[in-house]
Amino acid sequence: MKTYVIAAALLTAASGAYASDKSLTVYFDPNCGCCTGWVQHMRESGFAVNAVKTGDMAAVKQKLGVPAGLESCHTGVIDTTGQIVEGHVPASVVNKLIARETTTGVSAPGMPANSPGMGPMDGNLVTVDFTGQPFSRD
Ligand SMILES: [Cu+2]
Repeated sequence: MKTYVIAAALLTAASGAYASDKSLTVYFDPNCGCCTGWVQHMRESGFAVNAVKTGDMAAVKQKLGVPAGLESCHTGVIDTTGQIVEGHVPASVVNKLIARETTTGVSAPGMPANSPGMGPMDGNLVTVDFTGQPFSRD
């Protein structure tokens, strides 16, 4: 019985830390259907998503430092680290970003058809970090 209680306490602590690491705030235009699709993908992948609708995405991107030329539709901020997720980046790649503290942000520029919230993945979705270097291919 004692062992069980300790195990349960450890499990609670572990899952609490997990949840806080995996929460992000996402800004998007209320008329963006694919943005909503991506938010759903993130939630299904275990992220807590605070969805914020805004009519001025250009101002959000400028404020958060999304580099020119790497813009997509929605912009996310990892709540614990401040790292930026621009566009239809797969949840697995967001996990990789969080694990790499020195990377400030990652983007799937434009609106790639082979990305979560857009269409089926085909192994050729390339994301780039905020210096423009390739970050992942899925
Ligand atoms: Cu989109």
